[in-house]
Amino acid sequence: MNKHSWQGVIRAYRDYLPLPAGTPIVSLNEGNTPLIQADRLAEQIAPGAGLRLFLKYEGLNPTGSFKDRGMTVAVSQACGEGAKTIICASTGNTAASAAAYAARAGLRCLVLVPEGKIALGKLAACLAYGAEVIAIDGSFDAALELVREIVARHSIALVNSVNPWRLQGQKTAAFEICDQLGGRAPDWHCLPVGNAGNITAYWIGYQEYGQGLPRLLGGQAAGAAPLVRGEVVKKPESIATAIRIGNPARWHEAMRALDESGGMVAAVGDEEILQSWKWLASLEGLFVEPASATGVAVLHQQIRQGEIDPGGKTVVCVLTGHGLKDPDMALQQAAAPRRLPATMAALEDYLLRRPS
Ligand code: AN7
Repeated sequence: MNKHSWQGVIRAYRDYLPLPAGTPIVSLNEGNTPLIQADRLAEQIAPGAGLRLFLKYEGLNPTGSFKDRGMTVAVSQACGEGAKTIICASTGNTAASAAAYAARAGLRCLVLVPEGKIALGKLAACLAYGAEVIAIDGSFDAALELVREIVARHSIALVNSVNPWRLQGQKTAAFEICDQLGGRAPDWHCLPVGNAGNITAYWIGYQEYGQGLPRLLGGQAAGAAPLVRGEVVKKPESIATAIRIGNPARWHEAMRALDESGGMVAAVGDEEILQSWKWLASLEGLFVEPASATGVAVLHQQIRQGEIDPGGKTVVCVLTGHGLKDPDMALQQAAAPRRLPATMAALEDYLLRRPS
């Protein structure tokens, strides 16, 4: 498919998606995101090692996160089955994506979010798309329990990643990475892990595409790291609100993928996540939401600890969501803009006193 005719992941990868014939396609032309080589960042996290580091910039999907790949498939399938209403629990990105695809398909959309713990850009988008946003006095995990229960009682389609069609769509990112690397999988594939749908989907994708298998490296926020600790986290905490999840729906599938790939999952502190977040923006010009920097943070940690030898390796880190999702956090991390009188003298004085 040439780049001018890209019409979303279902049309691009129809042969790999077991949707029934005649399923209507609800798409926003998602997918086909850039894989960007990041030499300055590679030199920062592995000086002199000749690391070939690539960033899969999933924040460039239509609603600003990787969730659109799975949502096009889940919503198309739900429409094919005659659904009129969809529902999800979400830390924000799934909600925004569900809301957008529901709007496009003319469906009613309910999203349950943890009150006060969803980033501004996600909430704003959900409301703009016309979703019914319900703030729950509890965590994502509590919201997910509620939606699982209500779909058992009413005929509403659940579009969380417990829905297998979500994983079918998300696996297409692995196909793109292999194509973008010239027909091979990377040595390591690093990504944030929250509800663990994405890591599960990537593993399915690499296996089906048949161009080699990477080792998977999952990163969890230290305050929300059930897979690392081996137990449910009751009160998950992190600056990375997207992955503030204590009881992942795809726990067992993720552990199996990690195991089969010879990979690992590790916890990174908020400070490490923020450091990587800053490097992505300031060294590479890639503005992401904090959770999205977790793949880079965990890679850096594992290299530092000697668990991963970066020498000559090809490594992909997935940047899962756009920086504009969480403008509050970005402003909190930055110094306020400088204020000057609107005069040439003041500007010139500033320029010459602070040479670049
Ligand atoms: C930016 O939107 O769970 O391990 O409800 O938004 O597949 O859950 C978001 C997850 C990583 C983790 N990066 O992916 C939700 C939600 C970003 C995210 C993840 C999420 P999974």
